[in-house]
Amino acid sequence: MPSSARPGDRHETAYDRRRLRQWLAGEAKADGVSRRRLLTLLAATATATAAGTALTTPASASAARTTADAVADRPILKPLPPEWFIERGTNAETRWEALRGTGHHTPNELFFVRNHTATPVLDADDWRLRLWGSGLRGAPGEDRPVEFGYDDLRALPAVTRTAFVECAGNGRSFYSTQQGETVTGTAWTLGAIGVARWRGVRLSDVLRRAGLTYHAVDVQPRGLDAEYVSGGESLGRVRRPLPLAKALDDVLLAYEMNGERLPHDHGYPVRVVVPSWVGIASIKWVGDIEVSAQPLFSPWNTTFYRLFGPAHPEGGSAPLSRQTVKSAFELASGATFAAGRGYVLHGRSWSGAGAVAHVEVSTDGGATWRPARLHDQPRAGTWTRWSLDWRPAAPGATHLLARATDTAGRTQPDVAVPNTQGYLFDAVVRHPVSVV
Ligand SMILES: Nc1nc2c(c(=O)[nH]1)N[C@H]1C(S)=C(S)[C@@H](COP(=O)(O)O)O[C@H]1N2
Ligand SMILES: [Mo]
Repeated sequence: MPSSARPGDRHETAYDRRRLRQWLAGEAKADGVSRRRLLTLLAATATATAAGTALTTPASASAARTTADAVADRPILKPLPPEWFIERGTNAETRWEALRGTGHHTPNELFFVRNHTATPVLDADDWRLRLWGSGLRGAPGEDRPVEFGYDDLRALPAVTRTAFVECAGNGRSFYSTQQGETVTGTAWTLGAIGVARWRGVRLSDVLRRAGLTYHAVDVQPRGLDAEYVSGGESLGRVRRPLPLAKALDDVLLAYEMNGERLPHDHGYPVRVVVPSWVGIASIKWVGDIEVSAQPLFSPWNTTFYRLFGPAHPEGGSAPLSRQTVKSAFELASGATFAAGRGYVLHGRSWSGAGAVAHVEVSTDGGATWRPARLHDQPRAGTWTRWSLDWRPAAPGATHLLARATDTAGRTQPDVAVPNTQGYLFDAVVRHPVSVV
């Protein structure tokens, strides 16, 4: 089944098509996105409802390389001990075996980091959040925004919420290693996810105080980190529009992570947290938010974070929003077990479309499956921990598999529908182990 048929996608595709037509009519803003890129997306929407299996490779595949051209000396500030992290350029992936014995929330020191450039060290005292744009009362320009200081935000009603932040490319490397596909981007295994207890203010409270009008349709937070250079061209500072409906629903401007001040690497002094959505929506080091009466486009909802490839509408899918369903074992790849001994296997499953309904585990490479015991009350927006007893019988190499089903009815498939940038991997991962 092509991903373009996932529940909810038809609505997103129609929404996207309407907005792209608005751009054509001069009713949308697309700073930093070429006219050619938007025309390609627009052409695609004409065929989006047809078969959706064009055999051409979009020109975007080569333009979509995510290598940062400008890499700082030290892109991440916190220590990255090799027993906790796999360093990947400006990014650091959490090792799943390091989560064994930690609680429901990922400790801040263990939380993965995804930086387009490098962590900036900002000072809360001179930090300001600037809101501006045609969707606010009086349509304040970027030069005379509505401002909030750090203390202003801390004086607003605080809310606390547990939510995962998961990169859209989490699991990307399995498109290559399990499915033989060629994809671009950081070769994450399954450790580009973390769950934290975020404390901050509701974005909706700040928008209302800033003078939100009924004309607003899009909200675009932008980071204070350096401009992102890709293929020799600056795409500007990291920014991505959020539809107003999501912005008013459950989005936070967070200043605390697991009861501590937000760490520099995770967005100090304030970051956006967009529950259940792809990680790129959760802008770190937020400095300004454009509130627009017109649809907004940036490279991060056009060139990046759409699905391109033969299984998708020619020219790309609608922008990515919710994460997929996945499972992982709290175990190193290639872990060793003694035949005849009793073990308890531990892992976690999660979904962006709802809570986890059940998890099945196979210890014989997928031949037979047993239900896992769940250790958390399953909830949307976070993972559910689980375990299974295992007494390996005979020595040899085998694979452990975990397969989750969420409350929206999605079950992890055997094969994920590929896309050129390797987003939204959702297939069951074959975890190699050896029994000795
Ligand atoms: N300003 C800014 N925000 C950002 C990014 C970035 O590079 N700059 N990376 C995004 C991506 S792609 C992801 S997956 C998450 C990662 O959040 P973390 O580093 O706190 O784990 O932050 C998002 N927010
Ligand atoms: Mo990401």
